[in-house]
Amino acid sequence: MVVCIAESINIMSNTIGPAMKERNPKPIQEMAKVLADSGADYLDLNIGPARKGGDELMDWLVKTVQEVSDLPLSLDTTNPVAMEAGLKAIAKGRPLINSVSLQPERLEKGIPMVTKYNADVIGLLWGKEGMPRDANERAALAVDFIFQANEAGIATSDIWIDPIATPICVDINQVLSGLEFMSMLSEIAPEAKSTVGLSNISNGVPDDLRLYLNRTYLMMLMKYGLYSAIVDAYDKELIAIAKGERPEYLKLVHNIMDGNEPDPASLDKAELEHYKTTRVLLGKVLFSNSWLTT
Ligand code: THG
Repeated sequence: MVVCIAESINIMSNTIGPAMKERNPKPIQEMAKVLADSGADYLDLNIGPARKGGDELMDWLVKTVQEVSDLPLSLDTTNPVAMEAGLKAIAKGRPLINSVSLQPERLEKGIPMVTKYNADVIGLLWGKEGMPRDANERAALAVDFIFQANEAGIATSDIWIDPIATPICVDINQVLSGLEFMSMLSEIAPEAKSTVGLSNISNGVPDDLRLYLNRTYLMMLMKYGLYSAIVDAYDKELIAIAKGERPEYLKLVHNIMDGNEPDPASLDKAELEHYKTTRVLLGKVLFSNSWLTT
């Protein structure tokens, strides 16, 4: 079972963005209810950098959502003042701070809030020099983050490490090193939890094709014991996979990852889609938008 953090209450959205700016609760509360009914375990409240008035917005958003939902909240902003305002407004559920990275100013402001508000925290593996280049750099950043958090009194089991997923159409090597790092995490820090923003992988891909990448990528990460994922909770099949309801596809994908390739002629349509998508995400086939049909 993978804990599902619903991504859709997000300032970039065409419906939710304007509702946030106009302080119109209706569309946001409707969405929160649908996401909860879809099987979301957390709601991510993403207001982006929110440089101006972020604190007032996050305060309003938390209260608006908690009027209709009991789900725990993941507060997603790089503005520390908005983060704290949201944490103060949370009336139910243990908060998840999304996120703190190893950039000095994010770390200095973020870590004290984790203990002050008794929160869980997503440790984003973004270092002083930016994006890690490979699995070993991710491992070094994870060790550094956990060490610094532990020093401040945060238990390792309250840390959700995020290796940072990036679009497959930008760089397959980043996808591969993210997966390799996930295979190492249980040895680096067995008590640490993990999370991945699944939809990042399919950013820039036509909408009707994104879900195939997101679903298969989730199954690949589940091989390494992924604890949680930030997901498009409107995709019912993705939620079913996360809840452990597709063991036969999981086995197929994990077999391919272990080098036990099935005969494609023996696969049905859905199996073939997972087969082709696994091979593309493993870098065995060059990615293009026609990967499913060739
Ligand atoms: N790790 C962590 N937090 C994160 C991410 C991560 N927060 C932001 C992001 N990545 C996860 N959230 C989203 C939210 C929306 C989309 C992708 C990731 C998305 N939206 C559609 C689009 O942009 O085309 C549709 C937007 C809409 O609703 O109109 O793809 O990796 N810790």
